[in-house]
Amino acid sequence: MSTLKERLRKKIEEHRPRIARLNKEFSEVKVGEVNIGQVIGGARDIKMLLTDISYLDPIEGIRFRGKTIEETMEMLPKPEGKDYPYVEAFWFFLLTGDVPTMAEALEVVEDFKKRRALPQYVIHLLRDMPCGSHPMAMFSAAIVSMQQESVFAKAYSKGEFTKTNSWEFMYEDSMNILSRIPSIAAYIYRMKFKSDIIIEADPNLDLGGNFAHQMGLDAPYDDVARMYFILHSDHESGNVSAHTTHLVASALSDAYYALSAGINGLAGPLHGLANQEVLSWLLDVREKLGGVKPTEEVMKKFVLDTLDAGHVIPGFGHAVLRKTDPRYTSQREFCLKHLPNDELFAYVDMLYHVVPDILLAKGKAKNPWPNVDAQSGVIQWFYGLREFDFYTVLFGVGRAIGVLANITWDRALGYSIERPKSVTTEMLEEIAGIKN
Ligand code: HAX
Repeated sequence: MSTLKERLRKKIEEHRPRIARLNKEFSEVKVGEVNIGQVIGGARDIKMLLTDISYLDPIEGIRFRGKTIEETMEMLPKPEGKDYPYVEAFWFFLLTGDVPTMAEALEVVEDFKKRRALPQYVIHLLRDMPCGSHPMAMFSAAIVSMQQESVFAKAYSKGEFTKTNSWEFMYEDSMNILSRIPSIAAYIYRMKFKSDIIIEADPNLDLGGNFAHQMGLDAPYDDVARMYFILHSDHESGNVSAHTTHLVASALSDAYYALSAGINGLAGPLHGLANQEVLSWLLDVREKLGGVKPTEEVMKKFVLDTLDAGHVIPGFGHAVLRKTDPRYTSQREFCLKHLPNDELFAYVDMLYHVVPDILLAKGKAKNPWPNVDAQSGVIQWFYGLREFDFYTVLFGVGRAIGVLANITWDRALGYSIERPKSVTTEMLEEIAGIKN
């Protein structure tokens, strides 16, 4: 058994009694209250999900296993001469909470390589999809097409499945999926946008390095990929993609069904598609300006026109965060180091100075500050990935790391099928004391 799986088993066995005790002795203790605004308003802030993989503080932002983004990037093993950690090391860390040694990280790198080859039927499926298919629809379809390989589903149907061992099957499916999806994403990209010239995987490369290679993008894109996938991996459990994946898996659907569903949620413009929308909005501004550098006054007018037309400003606002997203800050630091004079980065920088005041003055958005999506497309654009229809797929590869770690732990701790209760409008009116 691999070091990762063995370590995970140990962590799971240590953790189980904590959940069992809470559930047995304290299940009646109240966690919070729910008001009518929350019932109507997307269950905002209701504390009803449980995860130890990451926690999102409204002011501080995300912590992975208790560590800030900066600490995470700093402490994990990196390929020689690179600035960002192995994605495989991050996967080890998310699953176990332990920082792997270089040898442990490399063991996961080798394990992923062995599982990486794409089945021919996935390629056939992608090639048979209508040429107008969005890359996210292709990505989701490719993931669910592999369901017939699910170790979890097979174990369930053969009766080998117990509450105690079910995490092992989820883990195997998650390893298989994670090792393959970067190649699936690259295949979609090359087929759709690069004259169908496909680049084979390089068996000498780690996940980030091989992704850059199969995309046909030179260094430092390998490091961009590592940074991007890690930053986009997890944002606790309430966001649409994470919650959907967890919800579907709670019915004991396997990881292929669950992740594909989560990816479909990520495809929405209020969630992952915002990074594509930011780029498209910026390019529109650039075109309208005809190459003239905008002043803050000009940029303000574009922002106000967008709001007056009834649209949101993509890349700003957040359901939980109440300050600038540290994932934005991390990417901004990358831009300041690697592309300080880039034209689009200058636009993003100007937006940072212009948008929050406007959103505050409008008085609607609870958080006027930029989120992860405001900055990410600019980096991709700079390194030559200019087909922004593809950006959400990149987000999907990253997000898979977090949600697959979560559903592996869901099974380890035996979390129940999710089933919140609904009410009718009449019931809410009664609770509110309204008479019709
Ligand atoms: N531009 C204009 N209006 C905005 C806004 C923005 N960027 N952010 C919020 N608002 C508006 C909302 O549309 C809402 O208006 P209505 O009352 O008329 O419906 C009001 O302000 C209150 O919204 P909120 O409570 O502050 O925000 P929500 O929790 O409802 O929504 C969103 C959070 C991220 C969806 C929202 O801020 C938004 O639409 N932002 C732009 C899209 C975006 O960047 N999405 C990516 C978010 C990060 C992410 O999940 N990435 O995957």
